Amino acid sequence: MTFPTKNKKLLDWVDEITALCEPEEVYFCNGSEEEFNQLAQQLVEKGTFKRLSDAKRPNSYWAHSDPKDVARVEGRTFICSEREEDAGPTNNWSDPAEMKSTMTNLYRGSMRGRTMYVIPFMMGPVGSPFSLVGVEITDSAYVVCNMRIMATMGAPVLEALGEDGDFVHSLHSVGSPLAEGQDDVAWPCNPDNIFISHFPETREIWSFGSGYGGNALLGKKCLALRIASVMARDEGWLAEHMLLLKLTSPRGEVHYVTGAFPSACGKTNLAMLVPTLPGWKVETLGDDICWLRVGEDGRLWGLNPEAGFFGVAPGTSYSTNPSAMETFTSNTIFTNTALTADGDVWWEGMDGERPDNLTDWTGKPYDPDSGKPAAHPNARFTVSAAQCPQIAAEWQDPRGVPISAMLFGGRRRTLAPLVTEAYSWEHGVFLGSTMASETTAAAVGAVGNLRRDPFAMLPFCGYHMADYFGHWLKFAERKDLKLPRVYLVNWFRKDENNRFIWPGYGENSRVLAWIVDRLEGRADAQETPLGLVPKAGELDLDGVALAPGATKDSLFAIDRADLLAEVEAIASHYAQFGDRLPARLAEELSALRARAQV
Ligand code: SAT
Ligand code: MN
Repeated sequence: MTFPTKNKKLLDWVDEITALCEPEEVYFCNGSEEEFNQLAQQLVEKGTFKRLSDAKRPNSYWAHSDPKDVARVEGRTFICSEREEDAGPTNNWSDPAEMKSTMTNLYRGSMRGRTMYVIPFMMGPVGSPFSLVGVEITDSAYVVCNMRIMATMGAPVLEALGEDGDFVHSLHSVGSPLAEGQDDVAWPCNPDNIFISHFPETREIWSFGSGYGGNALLGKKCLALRIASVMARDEGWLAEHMLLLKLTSPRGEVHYVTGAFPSACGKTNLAMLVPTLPGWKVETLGDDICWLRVGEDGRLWGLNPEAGFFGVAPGTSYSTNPSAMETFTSNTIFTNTALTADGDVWWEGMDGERPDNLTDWTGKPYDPDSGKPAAHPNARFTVSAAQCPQIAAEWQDPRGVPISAMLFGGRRRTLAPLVTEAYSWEHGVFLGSTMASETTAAAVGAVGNLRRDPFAMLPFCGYHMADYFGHWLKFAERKDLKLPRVYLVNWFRKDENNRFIWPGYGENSRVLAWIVDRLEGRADAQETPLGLVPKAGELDLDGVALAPGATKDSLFAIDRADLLAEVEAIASHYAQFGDRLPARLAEELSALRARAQV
């Protein structure tokens, strides 16, 4: 077989993996539309894809996974650094040699009866000095189709790779070989043997057993966050779990804002916000990942390395996120949503009545009396970012865009006010390092438990979390930098009746407007133990529908007992890092304790 590259490292690696995994054939992807259509057609024939009605949703497909393979599996995600202490207390660690030996045994013959696809891909725009090249080898055509939407594939990538360029070796197998004559299933996987392993020193990713999302689309969390965060540490930049948006005020001021929120906490909705405040405009640059580098002007410049959105479907509607609804009207892959009788998709929270005769996400007729949702809570759409009606013109600018403000947030019923401004960059790092959020369906496990999720990077930081905090703090030592201001936001406070106090979605533009007023020096703030909050009258709440009986105070009041409990909770969160915790953060905690006790 001849391959369209002379890159020796790639050719050798393909040979090595072919010998190990013993696929029936090897196919080198070119990333063309024709190739996508052919693979999609094969997936339709196999029963993995169902083509949706061309009248309803042209060129779109529906897939449903094995019920045991529906989300990222954090318990099976490993950082295999040479030294255990470099993975830190928040990651699963395994000795790299041992992991490689275990996984080599799993990979042996794992692609029998299947096609092995070689996908050269690029994270980041073509021509950007910041873009990273990877090659994913996979035995899943579903993965190839998704990767084509989420990353750049094809000739420009091979050109960037050249004859001796390096790339992140990203190996993936669903771990379900086929014996001679054995029929395939619609969603092959091996849920009892899942491993999502990262080798930070050698910049390698080995994934086995799962075909879903971040477990299998290796350019996303594995490369653009876990491996990239290690590169960023070594090279002085940041690889973050952040959305990226452009905000234009009625006066024409432009600010680029990033936001770090855990999975399924509304990043896509915020990135595509349609402001309720007249005259404000939000444009989208990214909804999940942002790479930040210091520019020549001393500002941080942000870039979304992804080409598409892999967003949570349930809850998305014309009232919560009209732009998303318009983004996936065509050319979209839906996974684990429900299917309508007339060949369209449906999920809980979509506009209008629930249609009759649904097929649920497991592929069975939906029984509304079952008490179960028709769509899986982590059902997803995969769609090209270019289809977003409010995508910013500069979203693929190879230099990125200069960042004015960073938001950190999560789901918190209590304590965290609607918005707080950090006192300084270091205080911002403190806020990021102590972020907490209630768990969601984006990862396997219980939902709704409060857990510390520093910088929303708990599942995605490729090295010791305390060193990561230290890396963030280092930016403050560089006096030549003009760093963004940092804000903690919380759209999810609840009242005593368990109702959300803040309406969220488009109304979040009010918070963004206050932030711009702060950046432009127009708005006053008031000190609280947690940070600066809007002074009376400075946050425009005119006409906003809060929960019945709620006032501004319900959004900002800090309960003293809750605050004192929070100080202790942070202290025990920090305790896991021992003396690797940067001294500055211990000082920030003491300062908070002192403010809380006044
Ligand atoms: O990691 S996924 O890409 O499956 C989705 C997420 O958790 O943000
Ligand atoms: Mn995410």
